[in-house]
Amino acid sequence: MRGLSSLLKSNNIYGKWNQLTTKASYCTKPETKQWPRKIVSGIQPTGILHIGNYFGAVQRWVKMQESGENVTFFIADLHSMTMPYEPAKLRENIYELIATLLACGIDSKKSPIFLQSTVPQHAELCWILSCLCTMPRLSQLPQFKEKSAQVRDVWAGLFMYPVLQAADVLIHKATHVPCGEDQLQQLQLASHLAKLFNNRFGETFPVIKPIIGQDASGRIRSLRDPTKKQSKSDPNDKSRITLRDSPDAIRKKIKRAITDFTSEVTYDPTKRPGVANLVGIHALVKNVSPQEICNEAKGLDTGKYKLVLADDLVNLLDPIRLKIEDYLKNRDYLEAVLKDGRDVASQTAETTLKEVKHRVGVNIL
Ligand code: AQP
Repeated sequence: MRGLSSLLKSNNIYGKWNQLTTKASYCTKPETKQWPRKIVSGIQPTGILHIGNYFGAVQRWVKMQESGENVTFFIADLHSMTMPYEPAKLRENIYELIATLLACGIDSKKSPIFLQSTVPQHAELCWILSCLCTMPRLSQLPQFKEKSAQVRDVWAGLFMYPVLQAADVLIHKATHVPCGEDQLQQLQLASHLAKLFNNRFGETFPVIKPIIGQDASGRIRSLRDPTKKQSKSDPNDKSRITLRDSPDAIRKKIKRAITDFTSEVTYDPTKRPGVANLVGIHALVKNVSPQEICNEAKGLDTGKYKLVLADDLVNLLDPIRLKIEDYLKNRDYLEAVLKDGRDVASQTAETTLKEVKHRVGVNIL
């Protein structure tokens, strides 16, 4: 596995990250404590996962787990309430998500996995952190701007979402958070709040660092509009390949993916974003570079190339789909996994919350 610094360099993420962190330069006190490396990450039960979530998050989580990292994962159900939703559907989504994570290779014995709402310390820390965070800072975040533009009534929860995200990782004293490029600014807020808290109340939290994929996994694009990322909540189902799509559905969606009028298969994300997206996905499926994919595709036009990509995607995804179906038949088991995860996560969270309450001056009993 390549080191964090080379991952960041290879994506020019250092530039972006430095640019972001210098904006928070009024909290300049350096970190003094050496924190043990701990990875925490979550995912929302807003619908069946797509290959963006898979390559950008879950597959990388499994690799971290398998390389012996200290990892904790959670299902961010409180976050999924920040946009309009149906309670019965949310409940189903939670079962589907835990089944999907297990089917993808998350092993609850190695990596605790829990449901965010079952560890109420997340929400409590969110409140404390919200008393350190200004409204202008939250209103600048791009995810808030994008999502608030989609609804008529903007709930306060949507506004507070990034503070809860900060609490999610800080309550477990995470040092590193794997994420896609879309999450970088939210994560920068978490680091900013950790620094502010440490400066004001004494060193309590590690200053979190992002782990971004070194390849195309950081931003898998929509098959219908390659300027946008694939998203669970995109109303157009044809924009994404989900982990429960049948082989037939995968073939149809890839066949209809937007490309351009050049028939050759090349990798040029700027000039040919649609084709580059397909080549990038294919490189992730086969674990090779995009250039190797282009070399193998020599002589094929994009139409024929799509058939090859679709076959390879089906080979990767179909076993996962079948495992999801199996896990979904055993809901007691899925609940037991989440209860075990809750028991582990609650202990760490309660220890942190006690320390935080002591530092901020509210634990007199
Ligand atoms: N298109 C993507 N490419 C790469 N990574 C992606 N992620 C999401 N979309 C892509 C990564 O998946 C993880 C979980 O995300 P989430 O479910 O918590 O929220 P999200 O980023 O908002 O994901 P979606 O699919 O777009 O969901 P909705 O539509 O509900 O908002 C994160 O690590 C994210 O970077």
